[in-house]
Amino acid sequence: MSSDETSRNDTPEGYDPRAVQDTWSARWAELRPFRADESDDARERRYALDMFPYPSGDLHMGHAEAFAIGDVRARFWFQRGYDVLHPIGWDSFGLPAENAAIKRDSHPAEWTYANIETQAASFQRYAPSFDWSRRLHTSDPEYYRWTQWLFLRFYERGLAYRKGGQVNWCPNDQTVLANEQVVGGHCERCGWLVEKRVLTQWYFRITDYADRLLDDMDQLEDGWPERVLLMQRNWIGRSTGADVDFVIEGRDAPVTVYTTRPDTLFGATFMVVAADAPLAEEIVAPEQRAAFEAYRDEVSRESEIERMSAEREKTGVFLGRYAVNPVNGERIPVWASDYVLAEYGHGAIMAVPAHDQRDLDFALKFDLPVRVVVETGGPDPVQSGVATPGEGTIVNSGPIEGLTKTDAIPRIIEVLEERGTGKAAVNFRLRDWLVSRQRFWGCPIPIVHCAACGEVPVPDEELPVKLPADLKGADLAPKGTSPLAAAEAWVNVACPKCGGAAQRDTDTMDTFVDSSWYYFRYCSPQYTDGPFDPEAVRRWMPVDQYTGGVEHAILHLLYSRFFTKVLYDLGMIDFTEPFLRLLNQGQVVNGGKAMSKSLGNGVDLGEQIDEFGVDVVRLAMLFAGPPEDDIDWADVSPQGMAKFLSRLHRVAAEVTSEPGTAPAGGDVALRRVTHRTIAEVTTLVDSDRFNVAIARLMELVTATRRAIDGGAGPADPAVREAAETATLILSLFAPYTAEDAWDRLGRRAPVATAGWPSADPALLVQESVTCVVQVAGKVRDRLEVAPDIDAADLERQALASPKIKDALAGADIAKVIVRAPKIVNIVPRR
Ligand code: ANZ
Ligand code: ZN
Repeated sequence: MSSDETSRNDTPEGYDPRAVQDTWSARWAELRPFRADESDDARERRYALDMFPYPSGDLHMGHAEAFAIGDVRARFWFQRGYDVLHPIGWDSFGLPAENAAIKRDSHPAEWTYANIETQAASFQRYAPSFDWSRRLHTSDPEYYRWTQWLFLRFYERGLAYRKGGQVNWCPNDQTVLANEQVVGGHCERCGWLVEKRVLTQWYFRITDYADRLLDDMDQLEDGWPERVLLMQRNWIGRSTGADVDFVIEGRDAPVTVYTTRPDTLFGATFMVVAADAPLAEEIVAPEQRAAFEAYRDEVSRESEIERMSAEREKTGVFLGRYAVNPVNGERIPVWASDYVLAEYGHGAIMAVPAHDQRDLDFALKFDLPVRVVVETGGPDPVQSGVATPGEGTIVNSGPIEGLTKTDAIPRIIEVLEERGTGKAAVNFRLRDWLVSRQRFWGCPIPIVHCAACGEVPVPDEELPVKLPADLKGADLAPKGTSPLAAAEAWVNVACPKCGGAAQRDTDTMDTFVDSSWYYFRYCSPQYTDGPFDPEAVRRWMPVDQYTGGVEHAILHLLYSRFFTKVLYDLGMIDFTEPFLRLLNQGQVVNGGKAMSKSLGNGVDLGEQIDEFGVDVVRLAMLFAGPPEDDIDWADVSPQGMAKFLSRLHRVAAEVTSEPGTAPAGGDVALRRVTHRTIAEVTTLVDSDRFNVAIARLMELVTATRRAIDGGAGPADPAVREAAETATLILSLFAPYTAEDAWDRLGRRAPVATAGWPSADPALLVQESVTCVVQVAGKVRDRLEVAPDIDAADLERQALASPKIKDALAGADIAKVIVRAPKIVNIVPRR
């Protein structure tokens, strides 16, 4: 169909979703309505951010949902006249590209950038309100140059460091994994059982920020979903208690244990050291060494899940040594077990079997003593096999005897501090972030290793350290060391410090590093003097709404928050939280199940769009329920959405009054519906209740249809007002149809920035009654008021009426008699 306006106006019935798409996507490409405006400082600004996609193929139904939701938010802000930043880019480093390249004997960039083009084309068709001029890809050297630059700033502050130690290793992906990437003992990506290996790796010292990551959550209380805040809190896992020093017989230095229950110190009947902690190896008595080593080897083969399971039968071995309880001098045996983790606290615990279930299980298994020190009223632990961790009165406990648990904790800490055998302590579950990966398609770590100088940062002027160009296909196959090591010409460099022979670090960074700061880059994507222009960041950030999947509720958000705090400490920004509001969309499922190849219930986005058009797909997604809920595609009715769109389009096409006709004097009942809809939809969209907003829009269209057919007729200015309002609201959800309807209404494109309508308060009155206003018993005015108007309000309105002022002619008022809502009688003083 041609885009010639006259011919289209001649065929008002002709609503063809596909033709509408073709026409308007071409026009929008010229109009570019969504460029963020850097020139105007007077306008309020908003930053609408969508979690950027990974280019793993074409866009799918999940993208369609997430981006439709983020787009409503952005379009709403555009309509309201804000200066809006709504960018798009790609998270384009990562393993799948590399695996594809190995399979196809090609370079990961080929697969990556081809997929990006496919997704970009699909986005163009899907028409989110992106500012395309800010597009970025994290795998572009202009981008990762700054990822490296940031790494070096972290390095200078001691926030990036290398250490040897046990790490998670995925035997399938042949790379280390962060703790965060191990889910139930398996590789988050491929599902393989994760092993432990001892390797030297790069870490970010996120634990230095644990307190701030927790405390700053106060800023997010109103803007983030409660469950995400909870997940973050649990992940950081701040626990408060005490460090208590136990002397080990025959060892000079005492061993410190961490406990959340120092009030139970008198009930500690044995000590347990993590079997894989160096301490166990160090203190084991000679006669127990063989047994210990056999046990430790067993433990090293256990997966994390096995180890953490509470159901499992407890295992362990006596180390042949004794510790001395600092509060009562009691000798207690020291054991090694796998239920104590080497990496938490101090890797050793005081066991209080009466009040800790794990300890009780262990004590019962190995016949160790159990002593109740808190009277909780619960059953006897030994008899019942159930520990009593609850509140109660302290017994058998010297200086804290008789106190409640709550009072006993600070008291015993005082005692320990006085004696110099312990102190209050805080522990975090959070570990430092392991950032190095032995894979090719990532951001190279900008460090050179020199035999003489050690670790030497690559000077800023030499960034980016680009990936070597000559590796591809089989060169990238995982071999347990980084494929980059094979690029000898790339690896061997002169030391930046001494000029001697040195080698580049051959690891690349976790892609979560790339995505921890991309939203800063969007503010000034072409900036060349730093990762971002501080002015631009001041202009746009923090992000007003971040939309994306709840699968990022922990890692990506935690890392981004950490980066933001480091940037703050570097003096580069003046805020400490990057995302003020977070919206997690639900999933799109089909027939109650996640879409999957094996179930054969996948729905292809492209096919849906071909069949129904973009607007129908978007509207169906948004109408299906609140954004946070899952959408079952089997339950949605694209046909119903299509019918609604054509109904709205036809209403717009039937309007015969001229654009700009004043609506006053038109059908009041319809005007009321229109203005009530404006008021309600504004609030609904503001609070992310898009589905209800669409329901209101549908009611408005129905009312308009009725007015056209049954009375007011197509020429009534209230009909135009209603149709224009409906079209403006529709522009948030179904931009193509809205644009075409706007055009039918004789308005100029783009509807997207035409301006949000405002509700006339006078028309918001639900139903009105006529109130008679008398002056000295004579009717002088009639007011349309709400039936529930209160007397004071009615009196005010009556006295404000120009007709009444005339009638009073300046006379003083003796008395006002109000019978709300029907009569006001004003008695002037004579
Ligand atoms: C004695 C005690 C008595 C404990 C009691 C609990 C209850 P959260 O809250 O997770 O911080 N613990 C300490 N270090 C450990 C480690 N490396 N591996 C396994 N468990 C460890 O838990 C802290 C509690 O977990 C500590 O308090 C310690 O046991 C144990 F009635 O000490 B408790
Ligand atoms: Zn050197």
